[in-house]
Amino acid sequence: MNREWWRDAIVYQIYPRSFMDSNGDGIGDIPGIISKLDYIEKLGATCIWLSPVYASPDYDNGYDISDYKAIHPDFGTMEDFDRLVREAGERGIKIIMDLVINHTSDEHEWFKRALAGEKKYRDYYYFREKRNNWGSFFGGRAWDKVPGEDMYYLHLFSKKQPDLNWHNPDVYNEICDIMRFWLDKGIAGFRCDVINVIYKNSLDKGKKHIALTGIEHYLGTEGNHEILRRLNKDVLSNYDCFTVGETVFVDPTQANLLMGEDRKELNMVFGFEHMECDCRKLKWFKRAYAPERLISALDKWQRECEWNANYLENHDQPRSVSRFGDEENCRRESAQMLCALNLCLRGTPFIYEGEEIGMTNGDFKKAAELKDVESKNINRILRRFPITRAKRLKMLFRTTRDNARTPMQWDNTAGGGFTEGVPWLKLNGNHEWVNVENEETYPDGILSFYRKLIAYRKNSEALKFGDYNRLPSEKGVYAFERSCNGNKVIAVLNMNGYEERMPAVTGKLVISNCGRVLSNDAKTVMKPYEVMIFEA
Ligand code: TEU
Ligand code: CA
Repeated sequence: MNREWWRDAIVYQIYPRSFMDSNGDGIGDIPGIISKLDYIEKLGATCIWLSPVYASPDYDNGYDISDYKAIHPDFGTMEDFDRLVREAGERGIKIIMDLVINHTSDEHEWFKRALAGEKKYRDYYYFREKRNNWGSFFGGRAWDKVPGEDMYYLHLFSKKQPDLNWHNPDVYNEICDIMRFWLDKGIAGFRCDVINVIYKNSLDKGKKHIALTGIEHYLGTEGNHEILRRLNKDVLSNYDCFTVGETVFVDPTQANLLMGEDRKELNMVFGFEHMECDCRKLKWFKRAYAPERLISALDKWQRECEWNANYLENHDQPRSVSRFGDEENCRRESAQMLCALNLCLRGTPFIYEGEEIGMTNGDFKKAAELKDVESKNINRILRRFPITRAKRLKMLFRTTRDNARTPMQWDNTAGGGFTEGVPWLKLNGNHEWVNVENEETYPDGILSFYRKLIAYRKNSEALKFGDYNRLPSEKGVYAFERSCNGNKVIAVLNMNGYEERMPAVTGKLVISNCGRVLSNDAKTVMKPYEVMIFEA
């Protein structure tokens, strides 16, 4: 395996709308991000993944792009963007951007010209007289009627996100051009949105599927692999950059086809299997969280994939401390345990804004407080079912992507230090005590733990590149060793909310989160969410 720079990068994901507002309009922006670069540098991140900042009507918060080469005025100007790349670079921080090429916005010029009847642009999308039975990722059907015509168009996501036709060479060339545009500006790669569904084999009728009827016609098709190889050869291979694919519904075998070093498609992928440890396939079908299920999903990917893009949070998922920890009784300990989990596994770690201070799920009270298009769709669908309002809201609040999108909590002032105005999405009331300023005052706090472990990792060959090997332990305790050229690090994590027996490991304790004396004393019982990291 080559030791490219991105393998030992520490990636910090920024959701620009919610990170830092510089002008009081309640929306985070690029000057806001620039003002926090020192914070990101101090954390130890070496790369920022910037969620979309392109021009967009924001029906899906920027994942519906109306101009791929323009910065959304809410976020600033192209000069601001160039300054961000430059000022981040001066701090040794690279920037990767979101590449959303399964679909555009319906307000993109291509789609508008298609609707106006221009044949060339008609072929950029899928227009059909008859719709098939495919379902949309956001609930409901994947086809909507073209206004004023007896025609339908395909959209796997919202109706404002028509799917691009990847059979059309013009689409391919347009996207190559867009990628070069940003790479030439000095960005270091792309996070590729739903990249394993872009190429549709056919528009034939789909087999019945609980939510995604039709998926067999577009998931991980050979044509999709071929496009990725071509993009790699024609564009990416000419730059010092990397790609991480957001790849829905893949198992390690399929993941390896997308990121195998010899395949020359993507560099790494985000798997979803570990995100299914508290639901059945889809988040709507809840089941109780069991640490053991999270461990076995992670262990499987660690064993079966040469490299992993490790993450526990992003802008689509609930907050990990609310989900896998105990935000009420052990917020600090469980957030630190999750930090160690993310940073000690083999792969490139991705940290989502606010994760490093243990931010929790939103404290929503009314459906009207939610802004996410997916939640609005689901709310509409749920209203048709005979369930109580309380039940409907409970389900909405548990699943809404807005849980991760509440404004970053910098301090305890009215706007959380995020804005001087009214935030676009309700700020969590717990910003009074869960905030960066407060964390800065605790040497044993969550943020300090992140900084400490990131710094430790940077100096550890074993954590950066070492092999992974799971060690025997009690249920819900995850113990594994990472070794490289005789250096060995052992991580022992009690992921249970109760005490559990310590596995037998030998080594020098170097990092812990529950006040252990850093020595080699006999340790028999682990406290809830206790972390111990040893050198052997
Ligand atoms: O997400 C794709 C995706 O699979 C999710 O939308 C998933 O279906 C959903 O989170 C389940 O709750 C990517 C982006 O991360 C997401 O923000 C976009 O909305 C979506 O693509 C469309 O571009
Ligand atoms: Ca702003």
